[in-house]
Amino acid sequence: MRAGSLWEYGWPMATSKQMQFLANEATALAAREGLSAIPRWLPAKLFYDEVGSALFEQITELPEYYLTRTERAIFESYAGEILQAAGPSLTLVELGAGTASKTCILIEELLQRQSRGLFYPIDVSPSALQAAVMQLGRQFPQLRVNPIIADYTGGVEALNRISGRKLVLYIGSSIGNFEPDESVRVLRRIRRTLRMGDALLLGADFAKSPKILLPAYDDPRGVTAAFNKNILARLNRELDADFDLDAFRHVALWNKRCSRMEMYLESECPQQAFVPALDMDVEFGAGERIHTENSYKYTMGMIETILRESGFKLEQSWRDRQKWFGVHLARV
Ligand code: AVI
Repeated sequence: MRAGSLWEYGWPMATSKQMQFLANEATALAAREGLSAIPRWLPAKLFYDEVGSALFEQITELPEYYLTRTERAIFESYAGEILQAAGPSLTLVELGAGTASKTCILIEELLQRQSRGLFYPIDVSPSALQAAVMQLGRQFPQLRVNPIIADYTGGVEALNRISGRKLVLYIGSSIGNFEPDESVRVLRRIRRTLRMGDALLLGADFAKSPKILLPAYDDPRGVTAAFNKNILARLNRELDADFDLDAFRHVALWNKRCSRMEMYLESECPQQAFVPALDMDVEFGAGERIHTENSYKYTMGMIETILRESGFKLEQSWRDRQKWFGVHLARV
């Protein structure tokens, strides 16, 4: 990793103890509101600590979780068309890049069209960015990688300073974990950091039969259940809480009216947990649920609406043969 690059964007140096304290404070704030509410909920962003991110990586490799491999197959088939449509001399930016594993396909195509490339992966996880920088550096010596540690949902100011034409990748159907009005707000903030001619590549999962959707969110190996329960395990680790993970059941439901998969943790018996960092007792009746995630599944109409309402114009879409997943190019 280029020395100092992660700190260029105004992050002060902090000791790892200070960083841990700040992380725990953020977890406490996020948990307090949802655990006090009836029905109870927890924000899905709490899934992604180191353990949860590793579990999510495992989910992406499950045969039932078709999203990642289907989007990858779209990139493999259409990377040339996508980059041609995006325009010449591109700088790539990826929101919530993680380890940027699928992005390699687009980068490889980019470097066949231009002798050098510039890539800005943006993520909250320094370790995921570090892995991306190492991997991409080995694979593509002509690529300059400038990682940015940031939560892209508030817009990333640094994007304003990038000169030249940008293609912003927002892939993996991460947009689907926001409520529709919030997804428009997030896209609007991103649009404000772009200039005329810049483009957005949005990957989004299509609505489909619950026969396909339900196993994708409730796999027989129990990886998604472990991912879901990690949210409570995290409260135990970071806030000293005493949730009994064995007393909760992973539940995944298809909500047709709202066009979304929903995940819950359901209490198997009457029980109580204590969260010392919040000085809070949380009581559960048997069958009571904590709502942990929504994952919206889109129609073309829904995609057009969120893009239009956030100031983008949909130009072209690519999908797999079964129409399970779509990748959409939109212009400012
Ligand atoms: C990250 N996000 C797009 C995943 C999804 O499919 O909504 C998170 C996930 N939840 C359960 N499995 C995967």
